[in-house]
Amino acid sequence: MNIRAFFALTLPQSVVRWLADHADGLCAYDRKVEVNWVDSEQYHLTLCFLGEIELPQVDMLEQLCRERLKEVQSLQVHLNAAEYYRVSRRLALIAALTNESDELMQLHDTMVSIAQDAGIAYDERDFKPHITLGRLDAKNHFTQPECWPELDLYSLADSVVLLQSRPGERGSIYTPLFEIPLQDLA
Ligand code: 2AM
Repeated sequence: MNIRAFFALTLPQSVVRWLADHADGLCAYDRKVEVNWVDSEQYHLTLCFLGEIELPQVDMLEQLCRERLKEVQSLQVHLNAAEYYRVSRRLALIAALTNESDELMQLHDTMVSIAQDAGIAYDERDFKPHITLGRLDAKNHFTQPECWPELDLYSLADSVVLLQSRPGERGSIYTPLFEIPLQDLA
């Protein structure tokens, strides 16, 4: 059985509420109703997308994560903008963005090396950390405002999760397969 999975940071409920409220405000720019807004319960920051993996690889990933993340500290993620972000020729997002801090980029690299050591062929693209608030076709009529509403939010990332992605009636549904806590911030 194959499982579509990815490593992610989940967000504290307080941050989810702020982001959901911010996304509500951004709906006003979606004049042609082209954006598929993500259900706030599904908000996350993808660290490393694995694609289809097999069940035994989940156990291997968990073991590797427990070893390699033992010394890794929790981190603060500064969400400093929510804007239009064109991901590819086909897909665009409305996403909360964060600066690429050394800690976050190192955690991304660690998750990529764990995936590779579990025998997963990781397709490295540019990693631009973000939280997807909505998705739309890259060919759209979305008119970006001259100035996006400000966002200035800190989110504690104190665990890494492996999420399974399954299609749901209103977009994908993400279910945790395992969660590894990070060390408390000193
Ligand atoms: P996102 O992080 O921009 O929202 C599950 O599909 C999650 O992995 C989504 O959050 C998705 O986008 C992210 N992701 C990253 N690379 C992907 C890829 N090649 N295919 C599908 N999803 C990908």
